[in-house]
Amino acid sequence: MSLTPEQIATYAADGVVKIPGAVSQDQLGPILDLADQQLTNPGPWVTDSNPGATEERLFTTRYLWQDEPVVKSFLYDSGVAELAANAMSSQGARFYFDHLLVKEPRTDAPTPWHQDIPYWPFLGSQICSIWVACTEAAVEGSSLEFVRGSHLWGSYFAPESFTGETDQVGWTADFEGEKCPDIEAARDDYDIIGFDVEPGDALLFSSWIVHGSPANTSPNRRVALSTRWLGDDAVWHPHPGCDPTITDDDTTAVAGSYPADDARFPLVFGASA
Ligand SMILES: O=C(O)CCC(=O)C(=O)O
Repeated sequence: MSLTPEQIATYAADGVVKIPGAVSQDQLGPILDLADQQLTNPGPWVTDSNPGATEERLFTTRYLWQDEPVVKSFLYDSGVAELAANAMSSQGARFYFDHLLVKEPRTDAPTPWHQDIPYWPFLGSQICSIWVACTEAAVEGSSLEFVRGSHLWGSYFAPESFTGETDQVGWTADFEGEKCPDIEAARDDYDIIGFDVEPGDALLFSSWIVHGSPANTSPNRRVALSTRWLGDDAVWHPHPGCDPTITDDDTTAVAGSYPADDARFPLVFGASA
């Protein structure tokens, strides 16, 4: 599947584009099974607001692809890498990390408004995520919302913990910088777009766009798999306060240079920059 010129133009202007039916249904079942497994037996990079609960629980687990064949085959077989390269107008798409996000029914916690890029040890305009809905979700059921065009603001807002914890010293707490404005308190001041999604729909968005998701007021579990992609102009940029999943010690990538580390950041689609 390739993007249409209209979809590529929407991504460039808005910072986000919805791709209905991007992923085939037969790839979603194994991801939902994986979510079940992770909820009871999570991998090492987990955020869990309410362990063991079946409601009122925001759970995320990431960087599973090296150990979980389901995630690895999703990366290589679902076609998402090509969609990422298309959207970013990049000749290649290198994989950064996978992020499985579960919001159990009646979870009050929103995903706070944020940009992704300050959390990550990269810089570049060609860096994006593809958030694939594995369950249906309306915005009231915690699908994503975006501040349209905010990827072009030139902002780099301080990352904050999704669960509101302040103990993530060495990660979000060490970052010094401007806080993301309180979008929620002044929604009318911003051009906010939200997307209702069916299983298999994808939201493809720039790592620079301000986005979040509201509470899950629905009686249903919301599951999404977000994969993160690096285009031709991405450069390795480790900095205080960013995500510790992959640090300078884990990669051959050199600060300020394209991350041609095939072991950590495999080129899944196209050619290397
Ligand atoms: O699924 C969510 O609630 C948040 C997802 C998100 O922020 C992301 O994929 O970057």
